[in-house]
Amino acid sequence: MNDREQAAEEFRRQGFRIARVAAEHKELYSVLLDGAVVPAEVTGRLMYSAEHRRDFPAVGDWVAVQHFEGSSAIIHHILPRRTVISRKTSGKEFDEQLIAANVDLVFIVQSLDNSYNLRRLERFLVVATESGARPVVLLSKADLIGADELAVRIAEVTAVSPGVHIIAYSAKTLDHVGEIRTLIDAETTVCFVGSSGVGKSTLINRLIGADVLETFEVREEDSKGRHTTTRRQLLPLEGGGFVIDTPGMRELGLWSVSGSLEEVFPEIAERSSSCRFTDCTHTHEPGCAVRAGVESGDVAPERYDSYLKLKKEAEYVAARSDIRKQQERKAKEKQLGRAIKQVFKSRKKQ
Ligand SMILES: Nc1nc2c(ncn2[C@@H]2O[C@H](COP(=O)(O)OP(=O)(O)OP(=O)(O)O)[C@@H](O)[C@H]2O)c(=O)[nH]1
Ligand SMILES: [Mg+2]
Ligand SMILES: [Zn+2]
Repeated sequence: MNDREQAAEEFRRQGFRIARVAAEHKELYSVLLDGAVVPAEVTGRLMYSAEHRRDFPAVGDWVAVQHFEGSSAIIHHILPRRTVISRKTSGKEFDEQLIAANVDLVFIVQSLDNSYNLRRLERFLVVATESGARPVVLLSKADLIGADELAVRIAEVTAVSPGVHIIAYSAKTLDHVGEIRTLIDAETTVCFVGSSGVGKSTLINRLIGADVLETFEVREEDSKGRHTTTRRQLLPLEGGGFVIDTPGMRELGLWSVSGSLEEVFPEIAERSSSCRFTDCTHTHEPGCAVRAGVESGDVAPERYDSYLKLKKEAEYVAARSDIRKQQERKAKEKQLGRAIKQVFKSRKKQ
């Protein structure tokens, strides 16, 4: 039995029911409970004890709820998560945003029209790998290009996605859609990510076999999507398995990164162990094996630039979240100090 099943059993013993978070709208949720979609709220206790975004339920979470017929379910506990897909919140605020929890496969969708972008793909691969789930690259709209161009594109994508399963498909002709379906068995949860207009919702509709999700044409001049999907949503598939649709992301800022850069850029990681300095930044140091690789043509310059950019971003986030942790610790100490003073004061009065 895994952690989650163990926790579920314990919560059931305490009289709770186990549900799965299907959608999130500010502080309101909807959960799947025995096949029905039920509105839900978190308990006040969970809300007030929460310190971080991670302490709140996310789409895909298994939760222990209380539910009385005709009212909202009350979420009391979040069951242990196996994986979490996170990014930095978009905009000025510096915080984590949970895209989804308990995902097994991340389907990174890129379309083979004008919005195709390998650098963006690398970024998605880092975020997906970091989550603990397995990334799969889906190249949509294969019907829009010829066989020769498709072969070139697949070779390019293969070069930036070492060891990753890649499937080119068409939701129009249904070419390779069956192959995608076979990746999702009864125990699997899949999260779709990718820019607006690449065809995430269209593919989910094909997998479900009905037009349950709204889709919309892309702009003709640049193949840009119109942000048709506006919220994350988990849907059960007939015959088992779950899919999570997400809105097209304008930006995908990295949150915590540990180890995934090395997995996504193995040719750079391998070389860096031969650099003269163990803390080599691969930018200006003498004896840098990574730069030597770029000069000899063994490391593609675009890959090198992309790696450095992502690494810098990851380091920035790590430094800022360290500062934030220190600030939070100090604030807590101050609060505690004040509370102790209060106790002494009231004792003196007595
Ligand atoms: N030719 C072709 N068009 C496709 C394919 N898949 C999706 N489309 C079209 O692409 C457009 C955008 O599809 P959506 O499914 O709405 O895209 P999305 O990724 O969900 O976009 P957002 O919800 O905005 O993030 C629609 O007009 C689809 O019909 C495909 O395989 N081939
Ligand atoms: Mg959509
Ligand atoms: Zn180096």
